[in-house]
Amino acid sequence: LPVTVCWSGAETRDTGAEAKTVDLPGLIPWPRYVEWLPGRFSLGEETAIGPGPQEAAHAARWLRDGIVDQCRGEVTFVEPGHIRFQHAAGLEPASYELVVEPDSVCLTAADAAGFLHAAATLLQLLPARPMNDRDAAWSLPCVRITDGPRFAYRGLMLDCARHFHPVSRILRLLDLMARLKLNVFHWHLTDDEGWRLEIRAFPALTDIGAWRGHDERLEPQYYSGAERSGGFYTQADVRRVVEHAARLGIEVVPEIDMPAHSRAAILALPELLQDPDDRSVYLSDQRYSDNVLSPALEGTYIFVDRVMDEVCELFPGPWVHVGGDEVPEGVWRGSSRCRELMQREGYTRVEELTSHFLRYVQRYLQANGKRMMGWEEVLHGPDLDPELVAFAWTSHQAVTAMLPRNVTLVLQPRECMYFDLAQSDDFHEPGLNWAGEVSLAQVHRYDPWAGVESGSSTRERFLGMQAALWSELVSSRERMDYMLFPRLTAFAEVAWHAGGQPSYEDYLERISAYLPHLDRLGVNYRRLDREEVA
Ligand code: TNX
Repeated sequence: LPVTVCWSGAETRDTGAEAKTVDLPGLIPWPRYVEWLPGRFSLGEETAIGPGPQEAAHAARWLRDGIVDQCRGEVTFVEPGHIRFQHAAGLEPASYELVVEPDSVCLTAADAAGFLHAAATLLQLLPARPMNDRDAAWSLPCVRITDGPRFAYRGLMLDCARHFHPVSRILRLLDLMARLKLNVFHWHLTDDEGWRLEIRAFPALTDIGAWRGHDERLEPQYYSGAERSGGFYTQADVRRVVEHAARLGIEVVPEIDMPAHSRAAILALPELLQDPDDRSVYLSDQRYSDNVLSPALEGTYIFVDRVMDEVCELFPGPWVHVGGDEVPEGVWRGSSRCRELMQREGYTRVEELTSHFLRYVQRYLQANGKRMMGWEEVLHGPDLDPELVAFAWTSHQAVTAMLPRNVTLVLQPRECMYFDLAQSDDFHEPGLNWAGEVSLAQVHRYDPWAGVESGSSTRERFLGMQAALWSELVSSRERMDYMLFPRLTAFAEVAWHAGGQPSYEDYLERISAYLPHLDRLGVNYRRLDREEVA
């Protein structure tokens, strides 16, 4: 589709040469190679976006919408374009070249992801603030950029179980992610406090498990007897999210957290999931005493099969995350069924039951063409199939401790990537602080290669990095924005930038120029501290 960008106010057009120099563009993440060129490209009434190859279709539309939104222009489609998309089979996946010259803009890539990333960069080159006076027209600095990702997996996890986040909030978040070249949305859909995914085989999961305030047993620590609250995603909602994400080049990874963190499911389906003879005494880290599926119940496997059938069908991507974290000490010890199972299998330690269960889930997923992901605890027991992807979350030390294990890794160390933790030690600063604070500087200064031999083949097993927003204290869009931004921009830079890591001081200069973009987009980000203002 050829696109013409028409500018509503002709008098705001600029002729190029005398265009006012705008602020240093807030380019985040910083591209691998940037060469500023003389002159500017002016967007005017006649500017057209050319048709481009098939792979660029989503990027062209996204760019057009972004330009319209940002510059308050009007857009129609015409050929040939001053802004052109060009296919180049030789470029690496997700990489791109962007060349802005006084009379043309060219975005070159080999695939849809590369075109989207090029468009994201172009949107950041545009002035962030609406400019309507004559000498501040819409123009871009001329530049030649060659860019490509450091890691293939650049994720954000959003916990939608502790608090429910409506679909509209997620769609908006996906757009903000794409602008930062993040490409995986890890959707934490189930936990003790809520089951958020419609499963046709078990309507009780959402009829009962998606609501809080109605049952003291589900949430003893939150129960107030107040009106119920919560919500869930219908399968139509899920398809909408997955399609929207796909248009933005974002893969959606569903997480069904098992065998622990399952209080909502057990409460909804006690006849299937509750072991009536289990006398085990335990308390989970979040203080639940009945939140673990039993590996010795037939119902558990019926549950896994039916839930995963629907999950695999709903989510077309290659991965399914199954949690596997925080199985509490003391679990299964008081269950005669579990003891029998251990005897039958020759297990000597209760922990082996977790691997027993996860091996089953992994095989089931593999038979459905999916690759299993899990939190770092999945490495505590006997080996699972090395196809496994394990997420290091407790610390960077956990990352290096995992290196001898032959599995693929995603890094999400809590001291840098837990965005539910407070951003400063100020008494009034919102957020959890059970693992300290996570300041903007800590995020940006994180070095994924610390303690990892350079050039070693282990580096190839680093699939990527992920930021995490747990939602115990996050129940509104405003709070979500506040916890994510600007930390997510620093995260994106570390996960994407493939050259030497830019300095924090350099990042601070650019973030000052980027924040007006967030203002325009209505993001309620945390203001910079005095010492952070460049
Ligand atoms: C740890 S990371 C958890 C979550 C909590 C979070 C709070 C992980 C696998 N488990 O269940 O929400 O800390 O910061």
